Amino acid sequence: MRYLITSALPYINGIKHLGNLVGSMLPADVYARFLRQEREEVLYICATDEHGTPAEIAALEEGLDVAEFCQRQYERQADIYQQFGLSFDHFGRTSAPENHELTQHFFQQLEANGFIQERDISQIYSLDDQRFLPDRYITGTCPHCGYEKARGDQCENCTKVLSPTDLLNPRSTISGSTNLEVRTSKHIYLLLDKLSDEIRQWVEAQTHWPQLTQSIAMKWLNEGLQSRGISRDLSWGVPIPKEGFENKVFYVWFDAPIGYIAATKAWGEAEPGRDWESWWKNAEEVRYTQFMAKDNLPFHTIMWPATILGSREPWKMADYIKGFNWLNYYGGKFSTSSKRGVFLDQALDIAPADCWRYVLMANAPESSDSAFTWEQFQKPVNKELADNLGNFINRILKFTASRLGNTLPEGGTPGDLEAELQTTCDQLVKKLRDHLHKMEFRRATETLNALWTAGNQYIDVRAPWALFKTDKDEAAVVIRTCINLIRLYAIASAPFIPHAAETLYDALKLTDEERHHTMTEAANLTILAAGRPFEVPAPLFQKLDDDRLAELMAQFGGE
Ligand code: B3M
Ligand code: ZN
Repeated sequence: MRYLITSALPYINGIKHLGNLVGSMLPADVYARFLRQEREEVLYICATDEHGTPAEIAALEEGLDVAEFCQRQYERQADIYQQFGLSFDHFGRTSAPENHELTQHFFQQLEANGFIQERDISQIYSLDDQRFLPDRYITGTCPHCGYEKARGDQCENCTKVLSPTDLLNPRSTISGSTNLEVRTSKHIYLLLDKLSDEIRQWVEAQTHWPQLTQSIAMKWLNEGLQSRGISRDLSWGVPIPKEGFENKVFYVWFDAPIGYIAATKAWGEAEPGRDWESWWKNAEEVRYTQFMAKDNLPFHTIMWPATILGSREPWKMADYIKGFNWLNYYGGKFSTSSKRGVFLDQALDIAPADCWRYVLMANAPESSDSAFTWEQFQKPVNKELADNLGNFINRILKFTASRLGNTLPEGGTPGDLEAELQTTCDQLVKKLRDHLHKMEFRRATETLNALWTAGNQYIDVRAPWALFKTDKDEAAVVIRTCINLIRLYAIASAPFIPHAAETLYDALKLTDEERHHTMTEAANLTILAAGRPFEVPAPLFQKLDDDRLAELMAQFGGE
């Protein structure tokens, strides 16, 4: 079995916030790191999702050509993800030539197989902007409630679904111009209705999917699938290879999922000997897992499968789709447009990536929405990372270095308490692996924290500082056991807090082989024997005090 992992492709129009990270890239990364550690063959692919009107508008606002804008944003995002330790095997772009080519290929397959139809539709054209306006780029007064800033697709005030021609006093959202007219133009439609039975069959066969994923897919299917327009009057995007469509491109959601395959192809082309197709074509021995927030589920359970099924080619479809609920910011939504919440560049100025990784996974919105609050950030950082893990490591290594020097001490043999601790560790490691295999991230972090607690309980009982004065051999056993525990902690924590893990590998001077132990192998608390050297690392985690917390709440708003 080989593991293909993708996380929803972050949209290009700006730095993402914590809510984006927790529901897609971060859990995918924890899972990928865990499986690699288990010596599985893993390919973790992601990319920026670059097409569509929001990218064009954002570029316009910055006075940049859209290609240039995307290039810059791609580099900013890639840099931030690297700082967060996201271990993509490839981080591509949907604007890459591979995606253009594959998107056009899928379209041609769908057309040849009778799943594409051409239709004339009426659309609003803005004479001053010299472009057709997508629904959400028309603003006007809601005919139902009188709200003056209703969008062409929906009134935010009364939530009624609208079409642009319903609006009173319609104007262009881009320029404010009211110089609009209705024009007819040709568009292409994907006949989802014709594929409905096949999609249903596939969805119904996925009995092991999480409840959230399954229920969203079934809701769409039961409402009945409508054919869907997949062309847009834009210039930025994948051109439509069809006569009469020279000035149009594909709808962003048509080409974005194809980006998973295209980014894999780009990965394959980057170095000789990489067989990208073997991950996607006739890939029965590949287990493919997708990670995403719940708003992306309809596209991944219905639209994207429709594209694949309609192609009549043997492309890999998802084996498992891990969907996440919302992470809210103090009960409300994180919002990119209203700059509400914490964005990833700001987050890295506040605390190291590992703190965020741990706290976010501990609060992952798995079974329901969850809320981010500064108090909920402070507590696990201080209590779990700084105290339970960091303090244990620091106390043991500092004490040993100052009393006995920088090597593991000689003497004594492990007794009943060590045997008991060994059993506890074996059980917790088994549980942790189990949760990670099942992608239960909250439970996995709880278990990891329990593993750290086990060490603290052990030294509470064994009190090596006192023992050192009365029985040097016994103290040596405890210290050796604890330093082995630290080694286990480093390896068991590595999928969550990879930077801290590396620091510990170095401090304990682990061999290359020891660094690549699985958690199960690492659980053996006698691997590091007497005489092994170590160094005392700087404290791994800083606490956040209440003053700092108050500052953060004032800066970001906490109501
Ligand atoms: N870009 C996520 C979003 O912007 C979207 C995911 C695409 S996955 C193929 O909501
Ligand atoms: Zn309204």
